Amino acid sequence: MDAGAAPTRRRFGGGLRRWFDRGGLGDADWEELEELLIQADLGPELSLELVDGLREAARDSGIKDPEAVRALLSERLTAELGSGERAFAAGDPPQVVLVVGVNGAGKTTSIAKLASLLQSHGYSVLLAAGDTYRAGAIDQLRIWGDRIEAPVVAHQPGSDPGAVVYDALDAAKARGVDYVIADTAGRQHTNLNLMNELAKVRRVAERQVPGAPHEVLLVLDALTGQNGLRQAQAFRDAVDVTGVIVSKLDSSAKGGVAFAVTRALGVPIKFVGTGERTEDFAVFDPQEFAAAVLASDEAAEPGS
Ligand SMILES: Nc1nc2c(ncn2[C@@H]2O[C@H](COP(=O)(O)OP(=O)(O)O)[C@@H](O)[C@H]2O)c(=O)[nH]1
Ligand SMILES: [Mg+2]
Repeated sequence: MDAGAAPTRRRFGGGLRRWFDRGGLGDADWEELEELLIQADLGPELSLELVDGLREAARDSGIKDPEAVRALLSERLTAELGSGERAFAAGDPPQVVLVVGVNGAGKTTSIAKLASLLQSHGYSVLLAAGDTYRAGAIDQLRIWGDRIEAPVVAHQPGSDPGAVVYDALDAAKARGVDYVIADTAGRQHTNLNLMNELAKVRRVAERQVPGAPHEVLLVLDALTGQNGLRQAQAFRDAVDVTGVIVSKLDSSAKGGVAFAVTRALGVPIKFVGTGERTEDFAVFDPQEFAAAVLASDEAAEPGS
């Protein structure tokens, strides 16, 4: 996670470091801090709220040195990301996980990474090729399945994704598989048909396994910045998203959107993707993330 947050830190942290180093805390300084937070993609509303809060706290406790604001900001950013239970829900098998998001967000890659993480904790995983829209998507999931040695249930391209999920859950129940992770077609959040189809896949899972889907994870490309918010809201409305995977944190300076998304959706970020390999994936830790974003480059990247 620390390495993954590096681009965000460089952009976010560079300006902030200069801000922490300045001589005083006048009106213009606070305004600049607000601007820095907006540039880091925290969104105008949250940025304003943070700065107002920090300003008040600094005044109340007689803080005159911007460096002393760093700890306060870190604390507030952490709180903003929530500190609830992050562990992956466990229960009677099969636990059913739907993975949703727009095309190219990183769904299929994240599924392989998540499956691999679960396997490393001793769980068995079955993958469902619910993205039947493109032939390539089914092949891609099969290749990942081979690589991580997880069975894949797939139908023909163009077939009903509900039927794929139905068969996958059937197979999982018969084999006593712990987790079923279902891929879904990349949906533009403005495409109503596809959103309805997603809701239907959800209902298929609900009918077949009690409590399913246990997780609906939205994959959000960190590169989308604030645009990701509108996508996220549309998915939440269609399928009751329970958690977010922020992908491509390694290649984006817009990790700040993590804060805005948590606030807009009211659901936690559960995992982050930090590269293209299966091991480039981590359970999201709010405190670590806030600290990594704010840390100075020298402190956070020893030897680099
Ligand atoms: N650098 C980087 N690339 C990623 C990450 N996750 C996915 N990708 C790449 O993003 C592209 C789209 O990913 P894919 O899983 O096919 O997206 P999908 O269309 O949502 O299923 C692929 O080239 C992936 O290798 C990540 O965390 N970091
Ligand atoms: Mg895909």
